[in-house]
Amino acid sequence: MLKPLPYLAKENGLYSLIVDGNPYIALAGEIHNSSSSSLEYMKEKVWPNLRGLHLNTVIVPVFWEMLEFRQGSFDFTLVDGIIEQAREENLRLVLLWFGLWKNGRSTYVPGWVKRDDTTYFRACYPGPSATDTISPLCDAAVQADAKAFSQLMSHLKEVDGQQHTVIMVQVENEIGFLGSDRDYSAYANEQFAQSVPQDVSEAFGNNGTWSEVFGGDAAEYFMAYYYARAVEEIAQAGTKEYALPMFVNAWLEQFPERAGAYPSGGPIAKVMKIWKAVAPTIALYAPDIYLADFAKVCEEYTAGGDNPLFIPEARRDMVSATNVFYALGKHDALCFAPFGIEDFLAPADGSDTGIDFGLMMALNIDRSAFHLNGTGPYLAQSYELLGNMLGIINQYRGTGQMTGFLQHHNSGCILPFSKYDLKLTYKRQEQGKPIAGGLVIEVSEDEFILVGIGFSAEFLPKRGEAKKVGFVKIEEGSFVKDRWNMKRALNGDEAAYGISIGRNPSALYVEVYKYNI
Ligand code: N0T
Repeated sequence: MLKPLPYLAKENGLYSLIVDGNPYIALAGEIHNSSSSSLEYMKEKVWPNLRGLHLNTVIVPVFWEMLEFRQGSFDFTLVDGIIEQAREENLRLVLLWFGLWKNGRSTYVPGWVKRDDTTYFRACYPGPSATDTISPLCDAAVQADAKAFSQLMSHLKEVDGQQHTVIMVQVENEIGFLGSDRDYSAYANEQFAQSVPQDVSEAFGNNGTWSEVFGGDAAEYFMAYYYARAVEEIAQAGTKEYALPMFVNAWLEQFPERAGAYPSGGPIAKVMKIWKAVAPTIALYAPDIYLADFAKVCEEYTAGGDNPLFIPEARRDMVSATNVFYALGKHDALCFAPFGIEDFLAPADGSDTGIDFGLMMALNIDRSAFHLNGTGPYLAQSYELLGNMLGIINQYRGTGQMTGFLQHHNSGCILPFSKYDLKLTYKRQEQGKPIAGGLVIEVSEDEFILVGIGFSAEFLPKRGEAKKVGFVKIEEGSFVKDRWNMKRALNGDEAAYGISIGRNPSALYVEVYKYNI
């Protein structure tokens, strides 16, 4: 029987990624940009280092320049090899299409595109002076990319249409124009002076020139429109061949928060509306979260309830071991993936490879997001814990009985449940240790699962209730394939002062009761 393709479902306001009939949550990692340019390298330096991490999914780039080295002839050796290797490792894949744009630039286009800057014209800085970013206003370039992408998708259908090792595809990477708020080529200037296209004026209920409709953000919206239009054409061409869910990721606004300091026109939350109007083929918009305020980004990307949380890139430092609990528990995330994942359990000399710190300095980027400093073993424990309870998590997604919490500049929080309020107090942040955070499930009115890192928990009666709360049982343990497995029953000294979870990712199953004062 033909299995349906992976797809994004929305039921009662809850998004799920359905893979082979079941909801799928990707505990993932994204590999470095250049690793998948060689199957040998993947074999030696990537897959072996992923084995201890308890991933179920790997996010891997594929490159236009290698796929269509000569115009019109396509080479799928790499793609096929990666799929085969992933199958051997029992891992699913999310592929990244490094086509016309990658981190704002056009470095991955084939040589025949780079050399022909008449046909494939560049976006310009004011002057105008040319850049190495192909203009999103260049139809010929978009058509060429779309053609290559459709070949990729039709090939995926052929080799993977049954097995679904590849579950999703990201179109381009961190799209947008870097270094300026918009393209200042003569052609772009002309278009910028025009009235906004009809689909835009309809979506925003306003017409006039870009500046009239969007004021100070006009340049950014203008770029967003053309990038979204390009992506829609590319994604549509691919979808026609093989309709895997496709998404677009964003390099977020960072200091000083001016379009161009981050890629202008990419799908940051602010301009997501124009992307949605212009690129309906795109299933979701995904934040690459390197910023310190993880919770804030999660909120921004899910606000309004019409975009599921999918994090294809996350920070490499210790916070990631905790952030994953929060993303799944609080925001029903479909994917969590730290960047450069093959470093996390690599022998000591392998850390921080391939990261361009020079560029980051130039762009004022906080480099702490990229330092590993021992994150690997903690992340592996988080993933092992969560990976063994994905069935449980799926069962509670969207029920209102599951939530998450995360330490930021706060010392604790109170989570309300049906019969109790749960007071969580975070352990003080310690250098080199994960921050506090976790996921809580209300299994029944009196039973709770707590998983996470670095907190103590106290159950309180509801406000104004003349009752006290006691424990019937406190079990320490973990899930094994979605079944609770008790390791110790905590009582006596271990629970005399309430319950807590230390610096290692752990799980508790507790039952509480109320008694009269
Ligand atoms: C990411 C990665 C890779 C704290 C950086 C991040 C990947 C690309 N770009 O190593 O190049 O291919 O998607 C941009 C940095 C954002 C800074 C956020 C401030």
